[in-house]
Amino acid sequence: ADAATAVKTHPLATAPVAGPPTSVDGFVKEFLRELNFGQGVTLAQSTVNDQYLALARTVRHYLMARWLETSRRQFEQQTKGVAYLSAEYLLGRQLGNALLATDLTEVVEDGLRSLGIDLATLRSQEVEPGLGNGGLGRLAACFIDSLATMGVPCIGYGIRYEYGIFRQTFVDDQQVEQPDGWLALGAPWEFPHPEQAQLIGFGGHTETYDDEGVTRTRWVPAWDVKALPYNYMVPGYLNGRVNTLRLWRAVATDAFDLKIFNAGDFEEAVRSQTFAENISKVLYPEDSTPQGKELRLQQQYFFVAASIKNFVYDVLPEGFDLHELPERIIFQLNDTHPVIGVPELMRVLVDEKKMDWDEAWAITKQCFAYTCHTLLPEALEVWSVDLLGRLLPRHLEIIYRINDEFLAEVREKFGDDELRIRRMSIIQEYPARAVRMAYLATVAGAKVNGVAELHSQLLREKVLPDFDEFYPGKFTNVTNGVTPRRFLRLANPALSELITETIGVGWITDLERLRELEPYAEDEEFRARFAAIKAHNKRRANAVLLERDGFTVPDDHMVDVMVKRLHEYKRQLLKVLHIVTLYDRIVSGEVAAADVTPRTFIFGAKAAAGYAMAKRIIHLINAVGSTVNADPRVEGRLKVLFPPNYNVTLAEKVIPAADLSEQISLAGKEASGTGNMKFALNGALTIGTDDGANVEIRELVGDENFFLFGMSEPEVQALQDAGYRPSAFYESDPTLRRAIDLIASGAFSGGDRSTFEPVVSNLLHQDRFMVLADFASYIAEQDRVDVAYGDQEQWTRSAILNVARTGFFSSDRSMVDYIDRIWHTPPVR
Ligand code: GLS
Repeated sequence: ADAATAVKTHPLATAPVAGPPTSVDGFVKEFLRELNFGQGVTLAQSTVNDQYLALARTVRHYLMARWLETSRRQFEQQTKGVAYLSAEYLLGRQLGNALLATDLTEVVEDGLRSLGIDLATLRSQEVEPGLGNGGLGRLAACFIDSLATMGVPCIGYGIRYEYGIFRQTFVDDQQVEQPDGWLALGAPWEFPHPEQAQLIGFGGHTETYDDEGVTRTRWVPAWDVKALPYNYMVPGYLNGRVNTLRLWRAVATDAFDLKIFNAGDFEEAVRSQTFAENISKVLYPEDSTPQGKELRLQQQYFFVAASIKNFVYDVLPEGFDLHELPERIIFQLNDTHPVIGVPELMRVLVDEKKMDWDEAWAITKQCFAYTCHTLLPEALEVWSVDLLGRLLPRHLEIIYRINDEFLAEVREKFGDDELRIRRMSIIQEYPARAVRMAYLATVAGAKVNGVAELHSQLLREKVLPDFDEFYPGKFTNVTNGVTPRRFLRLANPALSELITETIGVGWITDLERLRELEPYAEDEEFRARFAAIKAHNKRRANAVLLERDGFTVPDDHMVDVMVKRLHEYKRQLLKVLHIVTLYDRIVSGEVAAADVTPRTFIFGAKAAAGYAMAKRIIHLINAVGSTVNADPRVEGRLKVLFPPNYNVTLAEKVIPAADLSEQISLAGKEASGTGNMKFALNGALTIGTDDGANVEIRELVGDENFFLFGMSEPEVQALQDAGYRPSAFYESDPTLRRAIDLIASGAFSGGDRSTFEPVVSNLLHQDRFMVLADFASYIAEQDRVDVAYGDQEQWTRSAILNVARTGFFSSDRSMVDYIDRIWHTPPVR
């Protein structure tokens, strides 16, 4: 203890940490030191990977002083902050963002060049951490970027999956999944702290005991694992702030191992280790559709329990009065995945901190807020009481008590309305007893928010109407956003430069300032430069796709892009039917090839490994692509590209190259979408339904700069209620019939009619997402797109207005809304 005090009070103990000098010379010295002493190689011996790792560590050194200073100040000030709990963070590559945040890009470029090294080569060496599935995980990454840039105290908590989202390849046009070993070549951005490991229990039983006259409960877990934290820097943009993302890795406890090992069973000891480490082994590749697997619940409890423990026991200062917890922290629940944190905090307060139940509940209710990210009923997580009771017996008891007290309140307000009680119970009885995690989150959360205006409205009216009635004012909306640093400044340097030259640099942290670009839509010279940048971005995407997949994007084609997870509700099939229709028009001679607007369709989409229909749709897209691309009759007119393994890195190249953004989900199904925002911000025009954030995009950019088609949500509902018969559309629309018949005929499967039979018969007899009902409207609108594209001046005008009017979709604005409506952390602006 004396030695520890001596260290802490040493004159150098709090001396400011100095990074290397911000000069080309200073950088080169530090970089070489890292090569020599970090990697253990000379410059002459070094591989590209050595150079990349040394560079990443060198850049870290520039961020270190800010990081240490940020945490020191945060500890000193103890102001209210955000703990963002998310099972997914889809971060994308780190190097470019770190260079941007420190304004080091030029120094590094020059320094490396003086050594004969090309920065771009080192950038492409980085393997992105794909610790998320899609929009939900990418949103978390945008949010922590914005909070750091706005100077809001935030810790992101999550899981350090050893394998992220699978690497997708195509074999015979079909998806094959490969493990994503993103850590294999080194992980230069993380800081492991094994000494701060937490023990996380599972299973076992509960028992009561007498604690000086008070009967208390304790949980006696049957087994436990260690949670090891890995810290990542989250740098703010040029503001000297670096927040922390803390991801947990599961390892076996020594005791757990040793007992079995001592008993002489080495194999069993290894097995138990494997068992423990499985918890953070791999990301579940399901997006919007939970699988209800035990390992998944283990993952959820594992990271949430470790995070709450870390916050309560390590982050808070000694002697902190837990009654003041709501003034110090808000745990934001990113979907239902972390909701088990609610009974966990109750367990910590009541069982460990010996707080009175009512007091603990009053605190807990103020410390959580819940964001819902879906409208699909099957996507709302439910855990069987069996499984939950076996894995977390104490938590199940706590959930039961929360539910009892909640239902008593419901009775008090609405009387013994048994139907209502059954509808609102956190415990569902049929088809099996299970805990409805969204209900638990709604009961416990201080606020519940949807992620776009329409979504929040439908959430209140359709998904949780009883709760909206019971809790007036609890529901709110925060429309999603995307970080302008990564998705405009980094992804589109040419456009960024033009914007900065025109209106100054302020837009990077105040995206509404893009409005100042509006008058330039009428400026012919500006339009020419804007169009030249789009052409440049197409050539850039072409170069990437050529190297990556051997694809070429013809210079003179409209680039029409649909990139997102493969899901029936997103309706990639509608896009396929459009392509087949255009193809059929040409090959049947109905339209001369020369009269068709040349288009290159780019798809990007991963299907969950167990989602058979989604995989068949991927097969169909590839099959249509193979046929179309090989047919001389449509050469130079239609081209279909489906680069495998769409990820953040590819998004950064493809989105800025797009002319047309496909946002064509069935109205009422896409909670928000965030790709839609990225495209508009980069000057693509949207063809879309009135769904999710499309509604707000259209309102902002104006009807004349947006291609709207399809049924509205109330129309969808009405058709549903009237009894939807997809075959009626097939029978009455000859264009549709020809497209479907062509697929059914085997035209895209070497004459084999069986290959796509399941897709065709699903469309004709079920078509849950009403592809056929929206087909005619979609084709008509696509024909208008062709006409509009024919007037390039007008198209560019619209594209500029899309950029100028979508500043609202900055995740910085989302954060302001969270702060105002939900978190009530100190103001930052
Ligand atoms: C999602 C929704 O499907 C998207 O519409 C939404 O933009 C995103 C972020 O809010 O969340 N929900 C989900 O489970 N995966 C998503 O991408």
